[in-house]
Amino acid sequence: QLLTRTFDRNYIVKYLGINFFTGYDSVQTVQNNRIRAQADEGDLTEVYNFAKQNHATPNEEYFGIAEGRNVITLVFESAQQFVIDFEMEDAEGNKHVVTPFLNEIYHDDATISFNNFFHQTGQGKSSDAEILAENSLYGLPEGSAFQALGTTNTFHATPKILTEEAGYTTAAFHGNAGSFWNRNDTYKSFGYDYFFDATFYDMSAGRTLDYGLKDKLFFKDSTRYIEQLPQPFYSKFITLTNHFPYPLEEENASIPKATSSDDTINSYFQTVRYTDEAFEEFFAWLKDSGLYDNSIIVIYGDHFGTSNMRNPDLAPLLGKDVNEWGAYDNVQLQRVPLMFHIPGYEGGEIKETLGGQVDYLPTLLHLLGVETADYLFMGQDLLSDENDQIISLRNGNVLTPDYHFIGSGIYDTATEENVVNELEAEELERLKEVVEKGQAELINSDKLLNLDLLRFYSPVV
Ligand code: GP9
Ligand code: MN
Repeated sequence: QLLTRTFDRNYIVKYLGINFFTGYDSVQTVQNNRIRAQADEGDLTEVYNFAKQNHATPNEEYFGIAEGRNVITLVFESAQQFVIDFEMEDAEGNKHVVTPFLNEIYHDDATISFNNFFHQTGQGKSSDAEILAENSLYGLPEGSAFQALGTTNTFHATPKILTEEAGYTTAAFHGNAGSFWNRNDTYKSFGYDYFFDATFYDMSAGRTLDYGLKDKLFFKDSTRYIEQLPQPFYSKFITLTNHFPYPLEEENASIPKATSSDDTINSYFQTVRYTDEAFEEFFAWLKDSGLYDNSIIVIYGDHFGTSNMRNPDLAPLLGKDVNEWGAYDNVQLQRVPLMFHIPGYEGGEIKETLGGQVDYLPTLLHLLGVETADYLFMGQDLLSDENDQIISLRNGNVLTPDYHFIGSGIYDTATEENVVNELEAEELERLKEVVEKGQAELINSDKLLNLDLLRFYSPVV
């Protein structure tokens, strides 16, 4: 029966106890402080044991293949996996490749790409993607962890880890106000040396769209700062142009609009293309500057760009029948791109491993030759043979290669049918454990963050 229950509050109470739930239910600072104050080192045990037992040993074939390189992280705002290799048909029936540059990177021998990688964000959207990718922890069930806890909590995030383990200099770049999502404070807590926010860029009229600096100008104007970073550096560039509602001037649109019944969707392809071109220009500069060859360049999508509400309008563009569109299809659209581009490496391929953003950090650190067994991560290296391919979305839906547990349904991924009423009792019993394993990541992550447990823990470096 547990299988037919979504990840609701009763479930949380059952696992964490009513006292914990009192704080969990609220993102108010006062409440958080009270919960935090009650915690002590003993609360760490369960989370510690979970992280230890969840750890996946690195794969020797990949461990350290990018050791000592600069890390250049390109966060592709609202990018979904379906745009990769996609051809969009315009009103005249002409087809347009949407991401010509990323398609090249995706298929390149120097790139380890993933086509089955899911975002796991909740209400914290971009900020959730950042906490997932840089801490191997989930955002909170409600609100944004950056806002609620980013100023006060202790984090073992990528910047801090790479500074301590390998002497990296660390910098984040974003063409919007640093206060958005409380990034200013949270990045300090993550251990970033520098944050180049809007105050470092010319934000004059014509250079920005709704949320901030246009991506092409953002990368171009970032180069003067990148040039001065001591190497090796860890850097993160958060793009903006492909953000809802996807505004773009006519002269910047290289492809026509799509032809769905929803104009937001139609514009989406144009801004995706714009950012694809921005990446291409940035890669060209990286090559000119000499940084390219001793860097690993990673691209990932932060979360969906078209909401479930709009997906029925998107369905025909994807060759799907809108009358058959349902919960299963919405979940399939939560895949986002993930590519590790390592110039000079020749063993690249497109991996079908099922993974989520929480798995990103252990994967990256192992590529850089940094062991992770001592860190309290919720994710598993996507390249490890021990990766269990059980992932949890923030709403408690659990995905495995064979079954997708969505709400009260159990979908067989081979037939895409809900088979909850057809499974034998024995199989249901087995699947119950699978779901619990997936959701245990959420529970342990929430406990770790809400009780600020990392202040009691020092990894051995
Ligand atoms: C804001 C940008 C967008 O600075 O990162 O945030 P989102 O709305 O996607 O969470
Ligand atoms: Mn975003």
